[in-house]
This record gives sequence, C-alpha cells and structure tokens, in this order.
Amino acid sequence: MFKFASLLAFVTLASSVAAQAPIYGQCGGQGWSGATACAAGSVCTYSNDYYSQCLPGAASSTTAPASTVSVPTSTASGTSSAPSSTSTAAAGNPFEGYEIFASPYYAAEVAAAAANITDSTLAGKAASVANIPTFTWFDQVAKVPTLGTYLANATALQTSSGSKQIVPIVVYDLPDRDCAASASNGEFSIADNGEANYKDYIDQLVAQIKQYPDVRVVAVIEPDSLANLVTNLSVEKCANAQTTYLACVNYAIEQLATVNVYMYLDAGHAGWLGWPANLSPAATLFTQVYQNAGSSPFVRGLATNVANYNALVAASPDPITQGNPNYDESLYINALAPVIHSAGFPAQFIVDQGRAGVQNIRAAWGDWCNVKGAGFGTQPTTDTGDSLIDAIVWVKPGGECDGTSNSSSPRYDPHCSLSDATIPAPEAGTWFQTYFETLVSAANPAL
Ligand code: RCB
Repeated sequence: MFKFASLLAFVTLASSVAAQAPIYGQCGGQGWSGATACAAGSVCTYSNDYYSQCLPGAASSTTAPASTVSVPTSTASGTSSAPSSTSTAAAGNPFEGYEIFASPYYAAEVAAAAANITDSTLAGKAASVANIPTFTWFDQVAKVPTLGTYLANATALQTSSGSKQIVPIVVYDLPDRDCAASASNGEFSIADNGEANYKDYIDQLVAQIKQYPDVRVVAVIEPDSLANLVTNLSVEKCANAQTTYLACVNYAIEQLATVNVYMYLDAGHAGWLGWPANLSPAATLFTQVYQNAGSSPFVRGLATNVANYNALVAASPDPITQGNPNYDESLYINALAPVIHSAGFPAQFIVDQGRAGVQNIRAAWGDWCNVKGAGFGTQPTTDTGDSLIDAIVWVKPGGECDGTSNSSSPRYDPHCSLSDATIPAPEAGTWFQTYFETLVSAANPAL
C-alpha cells in the first residue's frame, strides 16, 4: 500500500491558469508538464521519481486549522485522561474523550475531488468526506515537517474549542518497504544505509511531536511489515529484511514512547494472519516485538485491516473466505486476543473500516489493489460493540491509489491489474478520482 496522493484534477485546473502549483499540488515528476513552482508558503518537495508535491514549510505554514469530527463515544466511559504531557501512559482507551483531528491535507484532496463531480448530490456527499478523520501517512521523510503543521493546528483547535484532540498518523518508511509486493516500495534501501536513514526519519518525527505536548498522538506502526515476517520469509527480499525490520520497528517504538505516542502495531487482517495456521506465529512475533521494546504501556495493541476491505462483522461469510473460520475482523481479533494475552501482550485493537462498506467484491481474499466496487465503511467511533476494540478508524485515505495498473511501471504489481481491480489505475500514491467516486456512491452506511 502507498498513500500520499496528488490533487491531480485540482492541479490540472490550477496549472492551466497559473504558473504556480497550489499547496499540496503536484509540482514535478516523470511526465509532469504542469507548474513546477509552488504557491507562497510551500516548497516543491521530491516524493519519488513520479511525483513531487508542494508542501507547506513547517515554520511559515498558513494552513488553517482543520475541522474535526466528534467521535461518538461509548457510554461505558465518562472519564478521559490528561493530555499526554507526562511520560506515564494513560490507562484505558486512548481515543476515549478525544476528537480525532481531521487532516487538512486529506480535506484538501477531498475538496478538490468533490469540485470535479458534476452530479450535485454526489458532490455533496463527496465533500462531506473531508470532515471524516483519516490517518495521515508519513511514507517519506520529506513529509515529516508537515506533521508539525498538523500538530500546531490541532493544538490551536484544542485551545479554541476546548475539545481534546488526538492526531492519527501512520509510520511507514521502512527500508525495503513492502517486501512481498511492488506497488509501495519505499525510498530507503537496506543496502544503502537504510537502517540509519530510518532512524533519522524516526528522530525527525519525535522532534516534531516533542514540540506539541498538549495534543495526543496515536500511530499505526509500519503496515504489512510484521505480517510479512510471519508469512513471507520465503520471499528473498523479506528474508533479507527480517533483522532490519525488527531493529527499525524496535527503534520506532522505543523513541515514539518517549514522546507519549500511543501505538498500534499493524497486524494484517483476517484473510492474512487470521488463517488458523498463521495466528500462533503472529501472536508470538507481536509479543516478542512488544517485549523487546520493554513492554511499553504506550504500545496499546494492534491495528487490523489497514487498507483492506474486510467487514468488522460480516453478515455471512464471503465465499472467498471459505476454509477460514475467522472470516471477518471481529472473529480474527477474538481468536488472536486470547493467544496474545496469554503470551504476555495485553493488546487492544483498532480496525480500519475506511473501505469496508461493501462485501463480496473480491475474486480472492489476497486481492488488495483498488478492488472494484468498494465503498466507504463505518465511520470512526469508539462505540465498537467489543471491549477488545478501542476504535473503528479510517486508516487508508480513501481515494488514494493502491498501485498502478500500467505493467511497464517499475512499481507495477500484478495485483493491480487483476479482474477485480479497478483499471486503469494511476501510479501508486496519486489521487484516483473514479475510485473515490465509487467509494462515495457505494458508501455503507450512506454518506
Ligand atoms: C498484502 O498482501 C495474503 O494472505 C494464506 O495462506 C493460506 N487454507 C500486500 O503484500 C493477504 O490476504 C497466506 O498465509 C493458508 O487452509 C500489501 O502490499 C494479502 O492482503 C496469507 O499470507 C491456509 O485453505 C498490501 O498492502 C497480503 C495470504 C489456507 C496488503 O496486502 C498477502 O497475504 C492468504 O493465504 C489458505 C493489504 O492488506 C501478502 O503475501 C490469502 O488468503 C491460504
């Protein structure tokens, strides 16, 4: 998976009338013929060979505070803990009593996308997605300064509104990233100083977070990474990456704990580690990672279904799940939890439902790329109906592409041209307008 997209349509429009790309607009990359200068207050920042983007400078940002959405809280808890300004982790659910801060970056993407929809009913629904809090992915070190902007905005909003803010981020920049697939290969390579580069990336995240102790930060740690170490050590790139992944994830946990970040390690999904043969090795690995990092109370638990499509509770098993008794995320979590708890990791869970609104759309459970017919799912809430689950969240920013269907791209992954993938799909990480429109129109519950 890979997420950090361009405002393609927005940029196209803007670059035809101005020589400057707007903040968050594309400003370079192979084949790019639009503006290469950025609007005041932003700097053209290399993302990858296909994509450079105007990012606000950390010091001079004028980004307006983003809107937030109240996360309905379950009635069980009336108390909430103090802002994370001490080194003691608060007991209980870190989401409880907090509003999840809505990223101004994703809001801008969505606003631009909605402006491109002619059907006014659909456009109105699309625009409403900007107010639904979605995690922000730090998939590249050059984007880390923008975290300071978000934290400053969240701090200001917390002060002005009196509502405590939790800023949701994804830590996603391992060297030799996405070792079993191609579409989301990252910027760092183990062979080329990758571990040191990764530690520098973590240090930069920590330095930003340290400056804003009054807002709470919650992080999903390295999607797919530990799951790949459970099931894909037969892939040479994963086997080679094993030691480095573990060292890097350990460093991330230990450092982020020093600035009171509440962490959930990515735990794949029901159709990956939920297979009975995979559950026990997964529990062992997660527990080892937790304990090697000193059993930090800031490691709250595990995140499941990130960027995937599984229901939390399926009305009936999708035929593709046949053979796996854990055919939805709830069953997976309730099968994994006792094993991991008895191993010594008292994990709680969060579950991505961002693209899980429509079921029975895949030809095979392992299909993950831009699956056709997906709709936005249950909106973020702590009212999860399961005491093991802290929150339903939207981790994958819906509308950002999973990977290109162009077989001549260096990051082409065959999953992205399967019969159940949406084709043609643009380069990984760019905005995928038609996919976003389907997510909106198929949303369940409806937007
Ligand atoms: C990642 O792909 C798939 O799960 C299991 O084996 C079986 N049986 C991408 O790489 C995930 O569904 C495999 O052990 C065992 O008894 C990322 O780029 C798929 O989701 C299991 O490994 C027993 O009948 C992307 O971001 C994952 C496999 C039986 C991410 O997905 C892939 O593993 C599963 O089959 C049957 C997004 O989630 C990685 O290899 C598939 O059903 C099967």
